[in-house]
Amino acid sequence: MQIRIDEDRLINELETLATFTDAEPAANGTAVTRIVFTPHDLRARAWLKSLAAEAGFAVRQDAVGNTFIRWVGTDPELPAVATGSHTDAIPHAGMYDGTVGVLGGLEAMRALKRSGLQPRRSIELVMLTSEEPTRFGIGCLGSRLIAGTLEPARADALQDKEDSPLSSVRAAAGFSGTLESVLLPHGYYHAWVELHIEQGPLLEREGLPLGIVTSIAAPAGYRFTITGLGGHAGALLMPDRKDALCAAAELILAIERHALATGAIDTVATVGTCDVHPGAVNSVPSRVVLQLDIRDTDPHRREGVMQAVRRDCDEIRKRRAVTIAEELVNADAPAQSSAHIVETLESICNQDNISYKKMVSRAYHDSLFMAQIAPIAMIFIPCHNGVSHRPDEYAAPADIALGTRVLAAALAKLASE
Ligand code: HGY
Ligand code: MN
Ligand code: MN
Repeated sequence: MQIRIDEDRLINELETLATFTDAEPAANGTAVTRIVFTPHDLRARAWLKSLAAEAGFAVRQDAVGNTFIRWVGTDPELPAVATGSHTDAIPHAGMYDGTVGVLGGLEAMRALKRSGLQPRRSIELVMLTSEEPTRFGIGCLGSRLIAGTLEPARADALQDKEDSPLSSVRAAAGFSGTLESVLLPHGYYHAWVELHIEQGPLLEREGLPLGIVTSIAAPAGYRFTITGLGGHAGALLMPDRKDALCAAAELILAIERHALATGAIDTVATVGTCDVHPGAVNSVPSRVVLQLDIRDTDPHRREGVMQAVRRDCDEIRKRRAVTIAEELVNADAPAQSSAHIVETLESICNQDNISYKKMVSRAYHDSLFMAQIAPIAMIFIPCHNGVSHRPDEYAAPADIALGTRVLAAALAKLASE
């Protein structure tokens, strides 16, 4: 079977999708901001559904907006083979993160249809809601709810910066029904394969066009609220201060120190946001809220870092007479790829003389949660200088097309099983 990817059309569609954005144009690259359930996100969703209908595939959406685009197989009762990713984008991001997996998946299905294939198992593309944590503070909302790893009531109560709960935001976006109905049973899919940019430099550095992901690191998120005593920046004397931002600064450095101290390259920790109250130059900060993103391929090592950080919190609390409250947002397990799907991808690459490497994904993806209901694997393609979550994120058309072709071949093979 000859699989021909329409590279020009695929790149053109990626560029069209990038126009659904709230970002100011960037000096270099294509800036994209597409926050879940904002008008541009809804326009992008409607546009994707029109492409799917044009291709003759069936489309359904669930109560949180996960969008399922199905090519019904000759044996429709069998668990389908699935692919997918996300189209939401963090503020001022790039145009390839997630979208390559969604539009690449669509083009893979169209290319297989053009080749005359009649798949035994149905093949399904899933556009998953809110992979990014930007609006509701936790990533992979749609895939967590599919996998049943996020309590529906907790999810619906998650609030955005305007204190609007997910329940009302999704209803206003046209998604009703209970979040319990989003859950899919274990075994719902025969296999899940996600195509994504690497979001790291290794493939480009080694001159490889493709990566096969063997495991996905385990992310955890925590919120720390540090409360001291505010006051006048001039009149409140230094010995009388309980400066919440100084305490937060010590905590941030302690987090970095303990992450480095594991000596493992797979331990990473970032305090990505720091909200200071009242946030006036001549007012001593009384309260600071930090959000911590900490990941590791080994969840025990990740927990060890948190234990060490908690010991430092105790010391900072006492010495600075502040309170430090820790709130768990999420603490997820790592995911291992299915050996069978990895072997399937390897045999496709070997057959077509495509050089590749097997590798860990340090970014998390919806596959981390789809792994709870199906055997998974991921295909990585290079991104220039490993840059991602920035407007200068870039993946070459040839790499996008090659990754899409390997994805198509894998879907065809898995759907014939
Ligand atoms: O943060 C991540 O790993 C993903 O890109 N949301
Ligand atoms: Mn991302
Ligand atoms: Mn992504």
